[in-house]
Amino acid sequence: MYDINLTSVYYIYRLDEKLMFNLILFGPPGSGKGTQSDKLVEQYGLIHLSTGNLLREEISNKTPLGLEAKKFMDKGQLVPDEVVIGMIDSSLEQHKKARGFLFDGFPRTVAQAKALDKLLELKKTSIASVLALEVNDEELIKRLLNRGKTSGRSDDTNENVIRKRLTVYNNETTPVADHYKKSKKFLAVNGEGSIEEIFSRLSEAIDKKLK
Ligand code: B4P
Repeated sequence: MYDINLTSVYYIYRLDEKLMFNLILFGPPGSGKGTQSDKLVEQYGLIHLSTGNLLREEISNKTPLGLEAKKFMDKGQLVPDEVVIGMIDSSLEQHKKARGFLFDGFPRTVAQAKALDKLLELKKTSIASVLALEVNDEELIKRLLNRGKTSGRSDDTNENVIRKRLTVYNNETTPVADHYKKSKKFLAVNGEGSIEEIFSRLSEAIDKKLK
């Protein structure tokens, strides 16, 4: 219960000082965004907003939004921008007192990135840093097929759907990187190696930004 390390305490203090720290974890499907987000939110006390998780929750609750989203996700396509932006807007409203957000899997299109800029501007804040996990395609496919064996996720079991997701990423999501490169907020991080190695690369980049 009291097992919190001093580094975390120090940075949580720093986050309070700076009022808000918003981070985007960027990268292709299977690059480890979800895996690393779980560790980062614990370390830095941020609110984790994963559009993938929010959509899967809607699917498992069989809401109209979930049923609509499933049609796109099962084919490896992106869910329409207005649906995802609406979800993020209401999640931001639910966490008005957050010291910062970690966006995982969002934004995935330039339209989503521009909408996020506007939403954060209304809250008098902005994105501090975009950390992009880089992993080669064959490793991504291997990881996702492996996860598909146990996750029950229909988008992870079929290699054609996985390849479609990678194509969609290359065509629709990589331009998002240019959006953030313009404002010098973008940093590529090697996403290959052990989960702990990658976590320490990401933490090092965040700590530098917080100093
Ligand atoms: P997401 O839920 O965002 O998931 P992801 O991109 O598939 O995976 P992630 O990168 O988080 O990988 P993970 O850590 O889990 O998207 C799913 C779908 O939702 C999209 O295709 C799209 O249809 C829809 N969607 C989501 N957001 C959207 C948006 N903004 N707009 C439109 N549509 C949207 O890691 C994967 C696997 O690798 C795991 O099994 C993990 O254990 C393993 N792994 C992680 N790190 C590893 C390491 N270092 N070494 C070995 N294995 C590792």
